[in-house]
Amino acid sequence: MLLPPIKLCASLACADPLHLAREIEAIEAAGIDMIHIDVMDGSFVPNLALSIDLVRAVRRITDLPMDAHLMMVDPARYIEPFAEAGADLIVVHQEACTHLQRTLAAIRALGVGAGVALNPATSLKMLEYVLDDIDLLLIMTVNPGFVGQKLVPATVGKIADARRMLAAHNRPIDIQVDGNVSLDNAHAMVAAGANWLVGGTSSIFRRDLTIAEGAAELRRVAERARMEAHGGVA
Ligand code: S6P
Ligand code: MG
Repeated sequence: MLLPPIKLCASLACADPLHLAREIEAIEAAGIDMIHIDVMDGSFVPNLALSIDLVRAVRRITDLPMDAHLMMVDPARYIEPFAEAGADLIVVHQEACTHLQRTLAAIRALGVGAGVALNPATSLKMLEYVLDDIDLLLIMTVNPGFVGQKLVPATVGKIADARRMLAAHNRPIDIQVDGNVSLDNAHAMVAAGANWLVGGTSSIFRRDLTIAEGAAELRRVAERARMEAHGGVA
C-alpha cells in the first residue's frame, strides 16, 4: 500500500487558550504541518468551540495551513466567511449536509480544499458519488464534540476500508484521522492507511511532554508505520 506523506495537524482546541500566540509559536518550532480548527455549534455536537474570528486572528500570526473542521448543522452557511478568514481547507460532516455535493463544490469554488468528515457510525458508502469532489477524507475515530475521548475501535478497520475504496477508484487522497490519535494508537491508524494525524491531548498537547516532544514522538511512530506499510522503504 502506497501512502501519501504524513502530516501532523495540531488541534488548537487542545492548546492553552490563555497563551495561544505562544502555543502557535511552539507548533511552528516543532515542525508541525498544519493547524486544525474545531468549530462546534452546540447543536450538531453537544459543545461549543472556536470561531471565524479565531481563524482570522491565527492567520495574522502564522503562515501554517489551517484546516477548519466544521461540526455544525448546515455548514454551507459559513464556508465563505471561513475561507475569507484564512482557512486553507474546509471539512464538512456528511451527516450535517442535505446537499453534500453542492456544498463541496461551493468550497472548491472559493479556492480552498474540500473535505468530508464521517462520524464513527457513518458508512463509507455515503461517499460513493462524491469521491471526485473531495480533496480529503476525515475519518472520525471518536464521536465528535469533545477532546480527550477514547478511540472507537471499529474505526481502525474503517480506515483500511476507506484506503481500499479510494485505491479501487484511483483516488489516492489524504485520509485524516481525528480523535484519540495517541502515541499508542497512531501506529495502527497509519498502518491502516491514514496519513494526516490530528494531535490533541493524547499526543501533541500532553501534560507530560512539551509540544515539540509530543510532535516528535507522534511523527516517529507515524513514519515508522508508514515505512512498514511500504515494505520497509521510506
Ligand atoms: C473532537 C475534535 C477533535 C479534538 C481532538 C482531540 O470533536 O474534532 O479535533 O480536538 O481529536 O484530540 P485528543 O487526543 O484529545 O482526542
Ligand atoms: Mg476535529
